[in-house]
Amino acid sequence: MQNFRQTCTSGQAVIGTFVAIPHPVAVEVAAASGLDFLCIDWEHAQIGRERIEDLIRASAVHQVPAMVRVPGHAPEAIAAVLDAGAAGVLVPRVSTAAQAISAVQATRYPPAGARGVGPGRAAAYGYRIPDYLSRANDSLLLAIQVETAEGLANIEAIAAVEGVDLIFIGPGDLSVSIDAMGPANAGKLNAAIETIASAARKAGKRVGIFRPSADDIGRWMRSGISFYILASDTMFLGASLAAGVAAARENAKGWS
Ligand code: 3PY
Ligand code: MG
Repeated sequence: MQNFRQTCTSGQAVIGTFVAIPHPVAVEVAAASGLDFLCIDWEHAQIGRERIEDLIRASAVHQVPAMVRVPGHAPEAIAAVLDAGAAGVLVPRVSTAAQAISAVQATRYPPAGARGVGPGRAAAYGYRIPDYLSRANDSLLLAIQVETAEGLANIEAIAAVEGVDLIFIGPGDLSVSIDAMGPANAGKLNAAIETIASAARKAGKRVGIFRPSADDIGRWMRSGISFYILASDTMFLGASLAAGVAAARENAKGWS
């Protein structure tokens, strides 16, 4: 059976969503939906560190890998979520090769990196440290986000960093950073996305992207992007409720 890193680097399309609701019930509902993975969003959602382990555990009930987007570049945050049993990390706002190297150092055990050994949930609370050490570097996904003008300018050096598995494009931040917001600037933004995707693919890295809806996944597959984070639990909840309410109002017309 493939581990999470192998699945995400195989080139097959993998579809996940962001977890922003900090409750195991929401995680179980999302995990049971058929998604390939979940990404707990510690960067932008109001999730406390202690809660992350419970969210990872809830996803594991359904055998769905849960990775975590950490709130910055601190090695301690990366270590905390990996020790809790995350299947990988998504490190936001990586703009230089040095920042990418630091993410590798925090994610990989020696000799590939400098991650510290701890008796966390990932290592069965200390009972299976040798077993975890023997498979962690091979099975944990390290995805870094390129989403700034500086990251775009440095993409070749960033993509060349050994130990990074996947370059994930954040179109929201990227559009703000390169001044390409709104439909009128879609051409400029898409060109920047293509530049990042093609440099990453040339360096042998897989490419991912955030999409708010499923409408254009096929278009980005053709650009060699295979890893998708599709909206978030809160976005799906809102969209589904809004559609349900609109349908109910439509149905009620003519009856009152
Ligand atoms: C962005 O669009 O900026 C993101 O980080 C999406 O995940
Ligand atoms: Mg972003």
